[in-house]
Amino acid sequence: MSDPTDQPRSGSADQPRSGQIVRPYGDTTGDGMVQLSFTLPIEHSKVAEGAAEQLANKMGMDPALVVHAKPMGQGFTFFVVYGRVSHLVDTSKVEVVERDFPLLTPKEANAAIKQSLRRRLVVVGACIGTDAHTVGIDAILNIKGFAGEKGLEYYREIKVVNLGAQVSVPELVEAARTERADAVLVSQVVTQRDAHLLNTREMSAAFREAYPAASRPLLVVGGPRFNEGMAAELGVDRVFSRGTTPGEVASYLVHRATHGRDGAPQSTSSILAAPKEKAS
Ligand code: B12
Repeated sequence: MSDPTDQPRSGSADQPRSGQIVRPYGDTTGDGMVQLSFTLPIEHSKVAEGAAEQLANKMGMDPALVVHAKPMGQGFTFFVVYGRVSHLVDTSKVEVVERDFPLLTPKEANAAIKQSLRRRLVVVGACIGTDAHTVGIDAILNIKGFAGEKGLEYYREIKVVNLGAQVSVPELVEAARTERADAVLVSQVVTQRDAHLLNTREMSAAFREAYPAASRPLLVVGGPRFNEGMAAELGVDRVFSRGTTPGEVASYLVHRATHGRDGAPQSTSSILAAPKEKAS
């Protein structure tokens, strides 16, 4: 749940990171050269290019060279700037969410669900809000899958209910109740005005309202611009970002179905370690 102790930890105990100081590589090792792209609300002109250079200078690029400038409709210009930064990166201070569950084959996942739940694991998926980008959630759920891996529909012990695009939060909660979902998988691709964050918070709040804590379905959100470290802040159990494969998601769901919050193996008929009951 949103309990911070339940979230994936930064770094990994079995993979200690040795500290290394690195700087960007452009033409030669350690030359500090980077490339940056952005749009300014200015008509393309010499002044616009100078403005782009000034912005890059203020961001720490020195020298900064405008290598591409293209008008983007009326009153806007897109820039690519190439230049040197003096910043160093200390890899021992990098914080990431490491995978903290084993990767299973579909056969292993099916066997674990059968043994632990003694029934099929029910997954309800959707793109919520006005988001119509279904390719990501379909990549995870549809049998055809993604990156050479079959989607969750391929797993005999997983029942998939894919609600598609532009599903409202009340519709999602209702479907989760009707299907007696163990896990709710939500996709958010559009990030304009932080829509992905606002929609996710609205969704997690609605599930907390609709379900007793112990029987709430597992809430999983995914999309290319999520920060995987934001699960607790968003009130969900797990965040998956770009490049996620169906096998990773299936393995996570199985791990949660077969382990308690403390990570200890459990044998129970519910994914959240509580008796399966219909929400009131
Ligand atoms: C295809 C596409 C469309 C198609 C969508 C068709 C469909 N049925 O999905 C159409 C043409 C409809 C479309 C429309 C729009 N689009 Co569009 N679209 C794209 C595009 C080109 C590809 C997205 C995609 O399919 N990626 C492939 C999938 C496999 O990757 P993914 O979504 O990241 O999913 C992976 C992971 O993120 C993760 N994942 C995703 N969801 C989930 C969920 C769970 C539970 C889990 C575990 C994992 C997971 O797993 C997936 C596999 O690894 C992107 C640009 C790009 N190159 O990414 C723009 C893009 C997403 N679109 C964009 C925009 C702005 C729009 C429009 C607003 C344009 C307009 N003005 O009309 C509309 C919005 C429509 C709407 N109401 O949502 C912007 C979004 C910008 C932003 N900051 O929000 C982008 C980034 C383009 C851009 N650079 O401007 N779009």
